[in-house]
Amino acid sequence: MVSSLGQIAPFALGTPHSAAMPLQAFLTGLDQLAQAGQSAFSQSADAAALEAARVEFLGAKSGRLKAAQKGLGTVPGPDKPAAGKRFNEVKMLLEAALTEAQERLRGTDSAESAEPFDPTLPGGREFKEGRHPVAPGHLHPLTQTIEELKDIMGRLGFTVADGPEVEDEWHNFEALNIPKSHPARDPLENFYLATAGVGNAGPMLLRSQTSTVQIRVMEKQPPPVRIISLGRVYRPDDADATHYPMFHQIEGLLVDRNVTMADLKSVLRLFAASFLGHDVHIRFRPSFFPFTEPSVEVDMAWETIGGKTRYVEMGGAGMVDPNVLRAVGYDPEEVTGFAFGLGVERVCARRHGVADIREFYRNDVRFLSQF
Ligand code: FA5
Repeated sequence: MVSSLGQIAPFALGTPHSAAMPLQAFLTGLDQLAQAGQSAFSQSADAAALEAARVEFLGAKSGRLKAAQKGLGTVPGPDKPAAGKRFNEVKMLLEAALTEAQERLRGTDSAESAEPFDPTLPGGREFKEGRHPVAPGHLHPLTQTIEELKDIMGRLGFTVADGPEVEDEWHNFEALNIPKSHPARDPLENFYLATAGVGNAGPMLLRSQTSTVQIRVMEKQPPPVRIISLGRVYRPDDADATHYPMFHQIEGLLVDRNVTMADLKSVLRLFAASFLGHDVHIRFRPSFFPFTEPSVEVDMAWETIGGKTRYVEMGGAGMVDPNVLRAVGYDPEEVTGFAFGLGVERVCARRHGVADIREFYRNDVRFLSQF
């Protein structure tokens, strides 16, 4: 066998059946092999030449290192450990020289280096080669939840409406029947912005609820209305297992002739059954919201311990207050409506058995990769 450098391969005839080889001859042969392989790799001018050199020296079937391994079998017994040790060293040396050459060629491959480098693309080539295994990602569990909630409500005929996260007091409070004196408007309960709104919009704040979108939609279109809105809301709440200062809500609004509380309950039950499963227990607790009358809190069974069920509040709901209908120019004698607003983090946590919603924001991939 002749190497790419024209040298006679020292192990060309080495087979387990050939005559015994003295240790010194074996080591000399190995050194020559190491030298020849290293220069073959370092002198390969392109990927094809490097591949040919790889096959010649490190080929699994008939490469020269493989032949040397067979020669190892012919070294006398007491010398085998020394011969084996050197063999392994040469193997590692050649593999390192090959990797170095691959990296060198990758950097100079003219076709590829001519392409502009886009750091936002996933590491495709490295991934394929198993060098930097970048596992393909997936949507965050909250985004998955939002998409699924849109699907479920879409099947019930609700279309998606959007609203701004920076709001004025009219949409966040006033039109929702929340007067100036209401504690929910306390500056300490909200994220007010230092910059005032354009024109006479007055002070601006990060919206504290998605109910703002009810007003924005009704101001723009006459009844009937059947929308949902999903998005971020902000409150200066301390973070704990069920609270976070920034969270998501899903708002639902249906306004039409003869809408009743029974419609609200049916939709919320269907919604819970579709997202959480038919066995989920939901409970409506009388409550108060300035923009609905009557109002309820919507609780869902979280866990049952020792025969006692613990419920967690998922959101609020009720029949749209006539004052709200009037504020957007609807006639409460003509139409009625229901509205609800649920916390997306809590619904998602309930679905997946997550005990603490802060997990969604820790960005620990070991947690996120489970969804
Ligand atoms: C509201 O925000 C009302 N806008 C809901 C509503 C809409 C009532 C339409 C009637 C008609 P509440 O403040 O209770 O209500 O919040 C609703 C839900 O948001 C809560 O039940 C909870 O699931 C979630 N939530 C509230 N605060 C937080 C928080 N800090 N972190 C995570 N989720 C929260």
